[in-house]
Amino acid sequence: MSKRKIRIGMVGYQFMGKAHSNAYRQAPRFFDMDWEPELAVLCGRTEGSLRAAAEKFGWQETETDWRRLVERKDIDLIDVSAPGNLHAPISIAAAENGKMVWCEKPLANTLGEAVAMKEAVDRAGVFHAIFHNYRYCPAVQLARKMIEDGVLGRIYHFRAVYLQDWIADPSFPLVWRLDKTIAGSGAHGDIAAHIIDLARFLVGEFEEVCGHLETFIKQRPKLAATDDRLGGVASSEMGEVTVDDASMFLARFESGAIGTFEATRFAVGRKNHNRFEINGSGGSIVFNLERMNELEFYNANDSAEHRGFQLIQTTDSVHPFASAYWPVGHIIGYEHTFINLVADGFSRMSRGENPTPSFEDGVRNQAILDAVERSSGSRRWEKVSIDQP
Ligand code: SOE
Repeated sequence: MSKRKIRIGMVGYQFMGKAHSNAYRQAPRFFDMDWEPELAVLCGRTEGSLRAAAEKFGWQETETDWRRLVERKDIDLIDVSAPGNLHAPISIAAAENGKMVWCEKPLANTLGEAVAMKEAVDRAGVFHAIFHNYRYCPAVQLARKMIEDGVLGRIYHFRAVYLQDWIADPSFPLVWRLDKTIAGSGAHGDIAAHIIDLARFLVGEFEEVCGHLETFIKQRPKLAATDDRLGGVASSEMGEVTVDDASMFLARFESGAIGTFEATRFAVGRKNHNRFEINGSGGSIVFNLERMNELEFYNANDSAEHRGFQLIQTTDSVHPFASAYWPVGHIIGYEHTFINLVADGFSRMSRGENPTPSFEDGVRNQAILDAVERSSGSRRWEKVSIDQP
């Protein structure tokens, strides 16, 4: 079958733009793909740094106006790696121009926006995907298979934390992720979104939640200049923090399982500590992103003398995605979660299937984020619903 080049236009070239560029370049080098990404046009506002990024990441051209980009006839797929307030306008315009749309998480800043985005891609009949990359850790894929195969039996608990500390210093400046008009929310939409998506991927849909959002530092120095990671240079003028620093909530799943979730940027000492534990009648599993090539497994059916948590190293060729890379024991990293996601999504699209996770997942995740925000205000349990209030 002849290979098809999928010409990509990507909006945004900071942290996620860097991760996506690498994944688009590397995926065809490790996976046999009938549809291959072509790094056609990189889009951003600042000409100089944009050109430097395009050169460094391997993009053919640059564009400073995303509205022109989405209208180009020579572009097949729009990648939205811009801040949250731009997810909806860019994705909807791209879909209306018949482009496939791959968007960073969370899908949008509000449930209303997320629903409008899903309606736009459905109306246009275009493929759509959301970059919940942690589903594509081989250990997470193994966890899903173990649950589907009934190894854990009836699931009682999903327990997750996503702990960072990059803004625990009060002198850290007001970057876009701390501005509600741009980011929509703080740790809640940024990292609780990930453990929500993992919970849905592994345990299923949410019934209701009860939560609390907290902002510890109410004022910070305004930003003087950004960098290509999470930070920037502080100015001497102070500004208001308009998002949460931490999000905590309880959940009840439609299956009857219950969950606890904690996402914070103030877990001093924790850098990107994304960890979940699932307890079922047949045993338990534990995943920790900082040890992402391993899955801890306790088999309740082992004999009493042998019972204990074992460590499965998910680098054997029998494990998902592992055979694309190195021999057993040669571990992979954070960037491979994006490579796996791209390879799987392009493979599905080449077979006429929509990638997973999709905008449908994005909307369902957004409905949970929304319900927790409502609960934090109402101080009571709130039902999860994708229907607009
Ligand atoms: C910052 O919290 C961040 O870059 C998130 O935006 C990403 O989604 C997460 O994977 C790593 O941390």
